[in-house]
Amino acid sequence: MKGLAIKATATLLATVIGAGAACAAESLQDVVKRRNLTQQDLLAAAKTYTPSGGRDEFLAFSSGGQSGQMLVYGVPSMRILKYIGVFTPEPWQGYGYDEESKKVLAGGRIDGKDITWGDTHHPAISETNGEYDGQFLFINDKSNPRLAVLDLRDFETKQIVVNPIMKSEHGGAFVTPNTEYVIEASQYASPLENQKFHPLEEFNEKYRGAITYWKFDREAGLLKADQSFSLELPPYSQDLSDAGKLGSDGWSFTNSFCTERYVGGIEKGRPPYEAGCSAKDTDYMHVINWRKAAEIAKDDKNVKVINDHRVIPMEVAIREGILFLIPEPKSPHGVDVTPDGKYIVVAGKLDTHVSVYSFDKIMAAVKAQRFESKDPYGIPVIGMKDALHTQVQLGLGPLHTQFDSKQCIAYTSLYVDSMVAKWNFCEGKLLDKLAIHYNIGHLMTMEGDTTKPKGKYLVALNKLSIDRFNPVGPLHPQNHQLIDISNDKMQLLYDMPLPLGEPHYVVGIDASKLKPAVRYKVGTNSRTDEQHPGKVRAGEEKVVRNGNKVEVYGTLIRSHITPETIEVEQGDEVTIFLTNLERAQDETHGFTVSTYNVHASVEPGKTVSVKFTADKEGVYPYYCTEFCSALHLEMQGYLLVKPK
Ligand code: CUK
Ligand code: CUA
Repeated sequence: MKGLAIKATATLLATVIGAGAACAAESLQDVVKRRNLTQQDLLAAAKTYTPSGGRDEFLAFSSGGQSGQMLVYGVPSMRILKYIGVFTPEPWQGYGYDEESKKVLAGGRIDGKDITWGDTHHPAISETNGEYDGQFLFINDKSNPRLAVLDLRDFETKQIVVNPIMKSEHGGAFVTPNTEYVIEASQYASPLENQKFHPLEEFNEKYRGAITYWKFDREAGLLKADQSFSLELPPYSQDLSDAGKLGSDGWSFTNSFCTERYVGGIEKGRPPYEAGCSAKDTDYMHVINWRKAAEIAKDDKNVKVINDHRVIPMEVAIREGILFLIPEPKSPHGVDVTPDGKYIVVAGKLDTHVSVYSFDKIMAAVKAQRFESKDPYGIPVIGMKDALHTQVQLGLGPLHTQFDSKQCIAYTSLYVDSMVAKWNFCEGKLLDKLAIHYNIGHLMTMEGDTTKPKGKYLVALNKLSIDRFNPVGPLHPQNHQLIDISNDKMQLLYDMPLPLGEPHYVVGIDASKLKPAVRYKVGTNSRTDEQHPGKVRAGEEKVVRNGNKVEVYGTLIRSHITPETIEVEQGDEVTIFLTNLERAQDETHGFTVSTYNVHASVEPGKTVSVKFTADKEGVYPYYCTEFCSALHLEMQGYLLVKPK
């Protein structure tokens, strides 16, 4: 018997070793052959593969498009690290399911309505001296004109504000070089009083565009409505913006389309929008002296107060010389100031050229009062030829431009061609083109919209993925393609499906600039950064009853929820405050009560609360929703709701 057992073991061992040896013997060549890889593939893999436990050099903050969220991924690995709830509830973080985050979302209520989604377009990282400082992130909602502030110490949304005079916006969020202001430009003109009705026949007189400069208080980490102001603009569809930098600091630039001021109405026998908005050859770039505007806006004489918000009327802006227009190629998308602050790059979707405007030439025209005309509202128009540095033919459907660490090098997306063009904006020369897959919108280079771009990588944000991934039904993911830009020729490295929405824009930051916290100071309300009145220490847990209001002051620590039972009466309003007493990294506990639609994510040190009316008698288990220890399942309790 014994001999047999030994023999069997030996055979088994031989098999295991044999199989192991065969496995170890699989060479790189074998894998290359088996997976049908090319030399280029191997190079791309080597450039993107991040060994287990390795970190990325850059972090990208992507708009989540229609999801109303943000997502964070690493570059060059393209690994998704986090979703962040912004305009939309996000259950993992308890966002919209605990009381503290509900207050943040309530800042985005419009006319008393909860708006539980957002059409996010352009994230912006806070800047100091024109460089990313890694402190805050701003993101806009195009559909319901709102801006949100995220704190990059904990990657949480802290504030949502509603634009007081707009009904839609697209030209946000863009920051001035020291984050003095966050720019938000309207998209579709509407009456600024926006509670009032005006028929489309009054479009030219009563409908207006606007650009809002939201004052950012860095100390408080909040946008300050009472120190913010707007400029009234003609009813053109204002579009993207960018702030001047270095020599052009103090100025900002905003595109527009449909300066025809066309309004549709097929039932009235008029051509459709896209035809009516393409009658002219050019639209207008708006050139605004925001620094002087900020001064002017402080004086009551210079502003109209609309919905408690200070608005500089067009006639004041014209009189004070802070608003100018320059013709730009039809239906432009991006307006991007070069890292040296000297040029403004505009790409018109219906023109094959990019147009490079010279800030010095614009200032010379302004100084000499050299204008070619006025628009219908009396705004001085600088001649296009007087302001142009150069125009470069790149291809079909140019949209957005980003910059390299190498001098004068820019990259522009070509939507119709499905290509990225590399070109020199100083000399006006096309250098290289690369096919992408497919229909690129924005593109992003590392810190590529700052005064000191980092170069190295470019991400193409492609609208269509068509055949690039395994099919998952008629709604396809978008495709973010990583491109190596460190050499003369661009090299495509990697396709990443973006499964959350249409992420119009992404910003990439050197990861070493971010210093996220590991834990909160015990008892912190993470949404306000203040000590939470609901915090308790171990042993201080209590239940306080006041009439039909029951307040539970509880704690969480492996593997225990205190208190273990909560007894209330039917109809009681129950608030449960929870403090996570852990100090260890990544020891988050979650909390939910059956059927009451509450959830909290309680990271180490955080205090949160959930609130509900116990309107139905019964027995409701509550438990920790994060697998936090071997006794995680035992981290539970009962809410006992006694009948009245
Ligand atoms: S946008 Cu979508 S591709 Cu909103 Cu900046 Cu250009
Ligand atoms: Cu705490 Cu599971």
